[in-house]
Amino acid sequence: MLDKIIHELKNGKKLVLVHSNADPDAVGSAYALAQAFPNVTIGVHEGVSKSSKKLINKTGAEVVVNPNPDDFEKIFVVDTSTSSLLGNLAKNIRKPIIIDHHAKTSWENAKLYYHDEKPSCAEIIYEILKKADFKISRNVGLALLSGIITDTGRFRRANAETLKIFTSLLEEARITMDEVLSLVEESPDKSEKIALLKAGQRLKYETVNEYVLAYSMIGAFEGSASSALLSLGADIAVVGRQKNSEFVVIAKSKNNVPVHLGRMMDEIGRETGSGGGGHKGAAGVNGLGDAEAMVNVCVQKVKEKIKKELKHL
Ligand SMILES: [Mn+2]
Repeated sequence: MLDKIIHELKNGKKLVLVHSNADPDAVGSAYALAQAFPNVTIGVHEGVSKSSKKLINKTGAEVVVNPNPDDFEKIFVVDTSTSSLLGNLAKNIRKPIIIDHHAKTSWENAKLYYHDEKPSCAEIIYEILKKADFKISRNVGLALLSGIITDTGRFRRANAETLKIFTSLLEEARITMDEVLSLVEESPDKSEKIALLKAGQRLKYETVNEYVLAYSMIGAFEGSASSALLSLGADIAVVGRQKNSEFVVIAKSKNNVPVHLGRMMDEIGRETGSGGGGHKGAAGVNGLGDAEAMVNVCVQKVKEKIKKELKHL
C-alpha cells in the first residue's frame, strides 16, 4: 500500500492535515512529506503545540491554520487517529488518505488507510521517503528525529527498528544528538508551571489492586499534566480540560498497566458520540460535553478494564 500512497503523493494539489495541537511527530511527518513531494500544503485545525513551534522556527516549515479543504485535489491525514481531532475541518473532507501509527480506528470514508503501529509516525514517513528515493536533508532529518524522540518518550517506547532509523537519520543528515535534544527540550513557562500545580491541587486518586490511578482537571497543558501525575507516582493518570462547550481528556499510563488506553478511548469515543484513540500508554478523547463527567467515565472504564484483566491472569 505504501507504493500506492507514494503514487498519490506524486501528483495533484495536496493538503496534508495533522491533528489539532499538533506535536513534533505530526508536524515533522507532514513537513517531511512537503519537502519530498511537490505541491503539498500542511494544514491544522486551530494550531500546533509549543514544541512544534520551535521545530517550525528552526526548519522554516509552513503550517496553515484552518485551511479550506475544498481548495485541494487530495487530502492526506497524518498522525491522527480520529476525525474528531480535525475539528471543523473534518466536515469538508472527502475520501482522505490516512497515514497513522495509533491504534486502528474506523476511518470510514477513507480512500486509503495505511496503518502501522510503530512507536512514531515519523518512522512510517522515513520508510516512505526511502521508498521514494528521497535524499534526507538536514531540516527533514531534524523534523523526523524530533518526531521520533518526542513520540517515543525519549526512546522509552522505542524498539530496535526505531533506534536503527534514528541512527540512520543522524548519519544521513549529519545531525548531532545535542541538536535534536535542544530542539525538543524546553522548560515550562510560568503559566504552565501554575497550571500544573493547580492540577496537583485538584488531584484525586484511587487504587485498583496494586495500581494507583490519579485524575484531575486543568485549564490547559493536559498533556504535560498527565505526565506530571505519572512522575508523582501514579500508574495511570487521567486529566480533563473544559474549553467552552468542548472537552479534552488525556490518559497516560506506565508500561506495567495491562490496559490499552488507545483502544479504550476509541471505545469511549464511540459510546459517547465523541472521538477517541491513541497508543497503549497515551491516549485521548475529545468532543462536546462536560470534561469532569468524561474524566469520571474514563476513570470508571480504566478500573473495569484492570479488574477484568486481573481476573484473566
Ligand atoms: Mn504520533
